[in-house]
Amino acid sequence: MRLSGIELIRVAMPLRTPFRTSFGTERDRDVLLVRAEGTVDGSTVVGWGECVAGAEPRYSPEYVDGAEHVITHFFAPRLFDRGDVEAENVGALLEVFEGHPMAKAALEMAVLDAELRAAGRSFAEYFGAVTDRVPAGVSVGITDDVAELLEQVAGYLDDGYLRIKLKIEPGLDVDRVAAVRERFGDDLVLQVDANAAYTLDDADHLAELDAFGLLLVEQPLAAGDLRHHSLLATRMRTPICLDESITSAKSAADAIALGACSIVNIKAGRVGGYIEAKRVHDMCQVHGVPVWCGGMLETGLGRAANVSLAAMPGFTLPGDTSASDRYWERDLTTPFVLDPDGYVALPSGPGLGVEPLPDMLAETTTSARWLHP
Ligand code: SMG
Ligand code: MG
Repeated sequence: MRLSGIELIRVAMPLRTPFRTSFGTERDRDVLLVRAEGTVDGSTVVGWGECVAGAEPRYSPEYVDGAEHVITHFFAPRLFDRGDVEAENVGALLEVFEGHPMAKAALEMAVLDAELRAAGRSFAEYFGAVTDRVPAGVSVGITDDVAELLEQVAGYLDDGYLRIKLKIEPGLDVDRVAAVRERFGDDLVLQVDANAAYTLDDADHLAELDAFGLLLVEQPLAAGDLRHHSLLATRMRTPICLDESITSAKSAADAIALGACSIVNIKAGRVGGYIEAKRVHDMCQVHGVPVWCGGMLETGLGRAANVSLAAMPGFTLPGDTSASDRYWERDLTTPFVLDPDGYVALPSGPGLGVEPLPDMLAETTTSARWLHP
């Protein structure tokens, strides 16, 4: 497409319930949206991207003000200089700049959406989706006490979610898992996510989780510490899944080769875009490593892309691709709903298949500015 402008829109989206992880509590999402405008063969096209960076650099070094800054001052000018851009070369064009995968991913997503809308193709078609709906899991934040945790899990199981992920941190881990397992039985598909809160010194303690038949333990140790993850893998039976550590298809290949993980969580923002996310999937599939789609508390825009990605054949485990009402009173787009049997349907229609509802966009926008060539 020939880019004529990029609008950076910030929206304030209050979460229905605060979401506590080992690195902090999120109450509202301050989301950066990217609206790319331009022409394809003379016709005007528009595409939407969503940046998953949080308000603070806690999950990763990126944060939303930084993402807006780096797009404004470095990434957008480079794309404008190029004039004609294709989604499949946005990543390469921006490679001269170090880091900022979430900011890069948002731009690439907007260009990809515009191109696919112009071509009348959906994200799902682009990814080579093999299904029109995906099994949904739900990520349950750390609660103040066990009673509240059991109540939340019971509510999500009533809704129909097929898999529960518990956030854990030192001191709020084995006992919490034990309580959930005892209350809901051995058939509950259960996994945990530590968001890098432990060290290898905790290996014996983490191995106590082996008693509970977990599907996986996600990111127990620091993001950069593949070596200790591979040592931890020899000291516990529960499969290790990596999230924060996986920043590209190359890093996923390294982690697999080192024995640091046997399952991979794929998040487009963390790896620099949906095109690299697809490469992570393809690489894992070659190695017989199961993958699943992570979540970053996305609005309907990011969710549309995530569920489409999750329809690729290697996504054999339920993702953190929950329905809109898990997060929002009202989503930015037409809502994603959970089928009674625990699946979320892919959007149909060109590109993402959804766009911001004008009244919701007007209601939630806190700032908007245009960048032009
Ligand atoms: O989108 O349902 C969601 C959240 C899933 O737990 C989730 N994400 O480490 O996997 C993870 C976390 C990161 C985001 S916490 C703000
Ligand atoms: Mg995680």
